[in-house]
Amino acid sequence: MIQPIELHITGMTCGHCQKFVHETLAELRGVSEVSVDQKTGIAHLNIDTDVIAEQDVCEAIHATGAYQVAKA
Ligand SMILES: [Cu+2]
Repeated sequence: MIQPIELHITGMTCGHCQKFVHETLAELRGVSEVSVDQKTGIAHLNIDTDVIAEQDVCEAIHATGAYQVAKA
């Protein structure tokens, strides 16, 4: 099932951060329609829950070492 989710991501300070986070999310299997706004810290994306869980997405963000997901 495709499910839209919203993540609040801390640690993004510039356009490069936004691009990096966007790419990190977009390359995950089961993730689509990624949009990231560095100014608000909010990312919107669709996850295919048959393929990936929201928790996996959060872990991928944490794995960058630079950014954290704050639970909304
Ligand atoms: Cu940056």
